Amino acid sequence: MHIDWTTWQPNQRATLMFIVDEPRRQALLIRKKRGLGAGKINGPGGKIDPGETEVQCAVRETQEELHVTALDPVKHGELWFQFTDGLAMNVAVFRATRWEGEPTETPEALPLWTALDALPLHEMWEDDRFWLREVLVEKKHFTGRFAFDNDTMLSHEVVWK
Ligand code: 6OG
Repeated sequence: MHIDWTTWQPNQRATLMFIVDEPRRQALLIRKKRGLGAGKINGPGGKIDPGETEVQCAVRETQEELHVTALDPVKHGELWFQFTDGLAMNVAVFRATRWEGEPTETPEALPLWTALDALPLHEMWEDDRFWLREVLVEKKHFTGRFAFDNDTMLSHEVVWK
């Protein structure tokens, strides 16, 4: 599959939130129970509602999935996903180092505090190995463009800012 990323347009917009406990060197991940990527480990997040900003979505989804409120989230990048079935998703990636509330299991997600030195990349979407550690540990900013056939990554390119 060839993708012309210069003219690519998303048909769905979503977000991901990564809360990092810097003193403990841990990230707050989830085992996702439903939706796209159910069964995988990821950050909390989901689709942007009409009238909502990216950051509002990332905060709301984290509240809904974990009962945690991220404070002062910073956008670190964008993921562009083209799936062979036609789904073209733009995902805004946020990082936060302060939060309120205790991570709680919900019908959508099981919270997982994970050491930054042992990110469970083998249980995450394949693209994450190209950017997650750099964003969480090195605080880098990026755009990543990936083609997928269901769970299988077909191509990848990451531009660091
Ligand atoms: P809901 O179905 O939960 O929104 N997502 C991905 N995240 C990563 N790291 N890699 C992918 O590779 C992903 N595809 C989707 C974005 C979908 C949620 O899943 C994330 C959203 O947080 C293809 O409403």
